Amino acid sequence: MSLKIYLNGKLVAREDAKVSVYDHGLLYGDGAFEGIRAYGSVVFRLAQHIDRLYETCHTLLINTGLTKQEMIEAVVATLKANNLTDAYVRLVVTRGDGDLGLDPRKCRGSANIIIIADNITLYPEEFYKAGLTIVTVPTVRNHPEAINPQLKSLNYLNNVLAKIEANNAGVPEAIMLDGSGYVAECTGDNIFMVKGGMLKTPVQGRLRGITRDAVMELAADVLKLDVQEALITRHEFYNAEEVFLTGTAAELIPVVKIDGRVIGSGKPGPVTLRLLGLFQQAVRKDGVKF
Ligand code: PXG
Repeated sequence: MSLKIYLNGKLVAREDAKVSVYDHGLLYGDGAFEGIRAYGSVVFRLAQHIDRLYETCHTLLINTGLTKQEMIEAVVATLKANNLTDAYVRLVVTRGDGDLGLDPRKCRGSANIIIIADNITLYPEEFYKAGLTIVTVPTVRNHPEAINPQLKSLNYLNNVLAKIEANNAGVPEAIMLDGSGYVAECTGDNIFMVKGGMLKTPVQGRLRGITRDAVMELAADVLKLDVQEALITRHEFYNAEEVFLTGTAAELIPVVKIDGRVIGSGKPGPVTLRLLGLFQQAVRKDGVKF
């Protein structure tokens, strides 16, 4: 049976899920998106994903035409229509159809809302066992007063350029610095370091990841770690006891080498593995059940 895609209030066959070539999401990257996961009929932190989506839309002055509750129901309806209990959900909002000018006022109709629920492609299992080798890439993360990294907008070229540099270096992820030279995040993941009972993660230049928030809470509440958001240099990451990345796709993934420097023991560390275990328990409880 063909996948059912949510498109503007209807569940349509994948072949019929089409938008106009005048869509401003296509022409200008003018829109917002979320990457969401469902685990065992629980959509992990769906309300938080919808809040973040609506914050992006608010700044972009895009009206989704749906209440947050209606958007949550649309995500659940899409999962149910596809009989998916464990899935990756891509929620896309574009400004809608306009003309060939970039002026958003030309998009007179409504926003296009697309929800795709599908199986997720994950990092290979050996990356979790052995840990990742990553590098810092030359492309600097967007300046917050240009395209704020807090916006999960359809314009992801900053990250795509960095990903190309990661590919060229033969590594699966890469560190991006902010405009001041501090570590910001990776191309599609947040970054953490563990040292002396402290868990630290960059305070600026990064997306406020939903996984990041959950991990910070688990570290503080369950492991009683001192959790800090700070300006962090590459030097500090090189000399950490443990480093790991977080994201909807990766969950928590250990990092064992950065720019040729071995991190800690060179193996996934105990705090990382403990937090991964706690996170994998939390995802089946903390969200919208369906
Ligand atoms: N930073 C950036 C730039 C991201 O795009 C994260 C951090 C992690 O945020 P969450 O909320 O997921 O913990 C992201 C998320 C993909 C894909 O297909 C990318 C993301 C999420 C899901 C899928 O590459 N990015």
